[in-house]
Amino acid sequence: MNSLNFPIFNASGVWCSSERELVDLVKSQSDEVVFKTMTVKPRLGNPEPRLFIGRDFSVNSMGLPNLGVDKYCQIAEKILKYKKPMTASIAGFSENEFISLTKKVDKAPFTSIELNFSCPNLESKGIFAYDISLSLRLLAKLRKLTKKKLGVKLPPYVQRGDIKTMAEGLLKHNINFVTLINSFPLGCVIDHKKEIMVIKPNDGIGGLGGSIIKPIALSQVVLFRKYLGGKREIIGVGGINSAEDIYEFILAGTRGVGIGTALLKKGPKIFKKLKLDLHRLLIKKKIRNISDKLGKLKFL
Ligand code: RRO
Repeated sequence: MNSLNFPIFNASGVWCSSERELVDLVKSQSDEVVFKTMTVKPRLGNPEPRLFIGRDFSVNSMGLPNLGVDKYCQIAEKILKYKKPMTASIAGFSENEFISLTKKVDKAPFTSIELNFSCPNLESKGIFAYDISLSLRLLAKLRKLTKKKLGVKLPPYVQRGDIKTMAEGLLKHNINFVTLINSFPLGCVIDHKKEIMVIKPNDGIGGLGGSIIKPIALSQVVLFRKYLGGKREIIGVGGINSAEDIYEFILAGTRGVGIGTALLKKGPKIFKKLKLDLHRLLIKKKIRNISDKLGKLKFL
């Protein structure tokens, strides 16, 4: 943990797929290392072009390219010497795969496990977390398989009722944290000069990230905080570019933040700048302890 007592790290998927990137990340000022979502077998992912970075956003349809769980467990062993918390993000294509992944990462030196129930880019597979009862049943099973910190990464919901149902379900299980949010599932960019989509897979439509999704991410944090009653940790992800953005997520109630699109654009040096800027902002606001402001958003 940093001197701010507020962890700032990468969002899964960004700068964390290859061994080289993971080493960069562990050597950077990122407070934790979240691995690319891993599957049972290695995957090449979707055909390229599959990522487009615009000014205020990114759109991706990567399709879960990753080295596979066994390789990531080996990499975790290698970078353990840096003594940084490491999170394994996992995604199975069936209940049995989720079980096998959980058992494998439980034995490796990861500090936490994040269940990715929200990948937007698997053609023909829906987003798992939109089936709330199925997701909660699987969570309950996986919880029994590990004593590690266990969390779930969710997509944005568009109805309060869904957030309430999911939050109440999470409270029944001993889930430690909730990561909000994954990319907004359906976004696209059209190049009007060439009259064509900018990415190839899935009709050119993929997950949207970057500052344009910050208002969506904040609303999810506010409502989950409300329905979880502050009883579970929330990690905020979605359009965080600056210390001011982080401060908004603190007010909304997150105990840490993940950086996605901004890390993609600026690289791991961004962590040093964000921390310095947040430190300065707190001094300017005369705030000694971030926890004094956590969830202290005012309502009109
Ligand atoms: O690999 C991806 O296409 C991907 C994943 Br697993 C995810 O969780 N979120 C995202 O935007 N892309």
